[in-house]
Amino acid sequence: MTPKLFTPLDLGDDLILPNRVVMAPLTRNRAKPDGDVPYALHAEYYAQRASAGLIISEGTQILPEGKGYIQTPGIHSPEQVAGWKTVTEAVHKAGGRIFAQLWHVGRISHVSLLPNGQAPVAPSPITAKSQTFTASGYADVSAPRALETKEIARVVEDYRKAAENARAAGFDGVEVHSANGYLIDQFLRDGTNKRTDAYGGSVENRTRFLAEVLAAVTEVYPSKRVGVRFSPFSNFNDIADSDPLTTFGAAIARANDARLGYVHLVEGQTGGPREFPEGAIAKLRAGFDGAYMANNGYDRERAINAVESGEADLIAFGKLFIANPDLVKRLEMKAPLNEPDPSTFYGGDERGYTDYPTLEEAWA
Ligand code: 8OZ
Repeated sequence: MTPKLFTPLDLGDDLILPNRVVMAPLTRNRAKPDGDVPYALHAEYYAQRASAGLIISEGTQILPEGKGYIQTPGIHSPEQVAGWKTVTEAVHKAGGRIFAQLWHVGRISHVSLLPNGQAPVAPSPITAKSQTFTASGYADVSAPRALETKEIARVVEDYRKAAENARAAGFDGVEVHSANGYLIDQFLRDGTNKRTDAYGGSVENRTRFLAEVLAAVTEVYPSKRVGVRFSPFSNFNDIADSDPLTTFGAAIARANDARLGYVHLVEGQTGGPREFPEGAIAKLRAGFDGAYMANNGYDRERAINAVESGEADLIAFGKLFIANPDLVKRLEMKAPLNEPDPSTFYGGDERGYTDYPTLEEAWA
């Protein structure tokens, strides 16, 4: 019998995913340096992976202030929207579906990456013990300034505009990046959110910014075409919370109230061990009525079992999708996989990007 992993999932709002193998959002730092624009190389890369049940784009900054690394593509300028349009058209032509991941890095940035050398923004003026990649290589992130209360509505508006741009660019939906220590995650967790206004303190207050962003984005896209990604037990980018189960239980309740299509969790440490308190992921998952997308270190067997048992509805693969454009077919056939080359993950050209062979090419 065909494992459920390779069977369709109806996400709602006329969006049927032909299988449950998802291409995870993957930062690759290959946008045109002038204007952070995606182009034909990106169209080729994503179209090669169109047999995924769903592709989630690399994080794409919603405005210049939300950029945190060199050569990440944005979704705020007409040139970027035009570039993304070539990507979505290529994916659709190849039979695929693609969501844009809407990203604001908050405090994980460097003055050299920001307009007029301005400081990054954050819920509170606490500098992360973290690094980013700039034109001169790795650098410690810069000291952020706290967003003023009256500014927050403007940032929510920036998310709405980005969703409108995603729609104009032909994306089938969007994923709100609320993971890995970036802006929304900084609001959620009490280690980075020391605010005393309506956006800080109680769990209700710390999840308010998230709720406002989800409300704005679901006014642009039907709610089932919106997903959200969290990393409740990850400390990546120097982030921590005193009670992740309560905080992320509340965040997931916000996603549920917004009737999103899916919740996507990084299970454990981002890009690291699958470490979380026993039963914690299942508990969080139980708070969401829509589809559950699981991520982190899944291989074929774990993915098949998780979907078969009902633990997860969708599995997002990162590194395996970098190295295997035809990952779905390879998993279905239990075929050997190409090995990803970490030296070409971030930055560079077509090498390690669009030149991984399919099975057919490897056998030719
Ligand atoms: C790796 C390098 C730079 C950014 C994330 C967007 O962790 C990222 C990212 C990953 O979500």
